[in-house]
Amino acid sequence: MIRKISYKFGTAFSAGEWNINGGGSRFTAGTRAPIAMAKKLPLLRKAGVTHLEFHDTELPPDQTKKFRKLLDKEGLKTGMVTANLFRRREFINGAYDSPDPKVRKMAIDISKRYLAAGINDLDAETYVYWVGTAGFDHEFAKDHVTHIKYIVDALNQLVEFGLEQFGEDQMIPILIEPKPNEPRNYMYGGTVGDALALISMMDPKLAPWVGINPEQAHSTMAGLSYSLDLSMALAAGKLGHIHLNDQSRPAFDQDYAFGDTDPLGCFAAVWTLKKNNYNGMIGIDVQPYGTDTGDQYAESVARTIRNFKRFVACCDRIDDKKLAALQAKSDQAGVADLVAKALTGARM
Ligand code: GLT
Ligand code: MN
Repeated sequence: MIRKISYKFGTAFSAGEWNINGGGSRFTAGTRAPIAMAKKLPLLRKAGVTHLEFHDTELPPDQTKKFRKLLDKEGLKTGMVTANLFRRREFINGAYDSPDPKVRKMAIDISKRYLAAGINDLDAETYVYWVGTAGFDHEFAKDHVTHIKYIVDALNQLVEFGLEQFGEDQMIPILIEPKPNEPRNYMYGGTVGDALALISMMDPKLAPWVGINPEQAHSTMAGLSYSLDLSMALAAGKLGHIHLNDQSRPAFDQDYAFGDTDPLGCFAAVWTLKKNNYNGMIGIDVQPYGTDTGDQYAESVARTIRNFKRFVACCDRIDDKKLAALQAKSDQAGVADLVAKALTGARM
């Protein structure tokens, strides 16, 4: 995963424009008025965001050049761009992994187009492939080996296109964002480990441009530890971006604000990033609560940033030498006590 720009830890916060919305789901009606893209910008900036993330559906490639002026005016940059490979009717049974060669081509074409718009018009720092509808509902729906290879092939094509068009100097990292289920029963590239395996199957000349964007809720949905998933990507040199949010357990995709439900997991995530000198953007992918009002569109984003900083303060309360000594002695009881003290800030 080749990256040219690096940030001082905790200075660049990047949030999805979709993090601000009118609410509503399959079961509930929206509770806030839907809000136009241009109106989201000041709300996100005031919440503490420095970079935004876009899909090609909300910000189509023929509008990126014009929209860039609005972003500049607001003092915002583009953290990530991504082609929407899930909402379009054609992608109901997969995009890069669709059984239909025309649909696979369409998915690759719109990805190339948005990668180009992201680099040319928005100066985006990363491009994400969220697996979306990749995968299956019925076990026999696809011959998985063949369809996994379609995804590898699509990633090869996307990197090849980027390098041909832009060269190594302008090319940006392509990052797989894993999710184990929802909208599909099982998803290809469902975990960080699976995504690393997909990269290992790529053309070795192209694979260095592909990394991972692990999301906290998605790791927890898979029953995994987010800090371990971050560590796997870090150890492989593949951590290109992160999507912070919170999730209590394997359940529906909760996308709560970072720190709302699993403070220990969030603390561990921040500690892991800090300890390993992560220098990418602090990406945010959260949804407001249904009960949030029209004055609270950006409250989940703002609280995520505040909580991130609170967990950095918890990290500062850890005496690294003491922790290392306890780890070396395999004293988990001692580790647990030291961490609880740092997390609560209580002097006892
Ligand atoms: C969708 C998903 C997110 C992804 C976004 C990028 S879209 O909201 O739940 O986790 O990051 O496509
Ligand atoms: Mn995400």
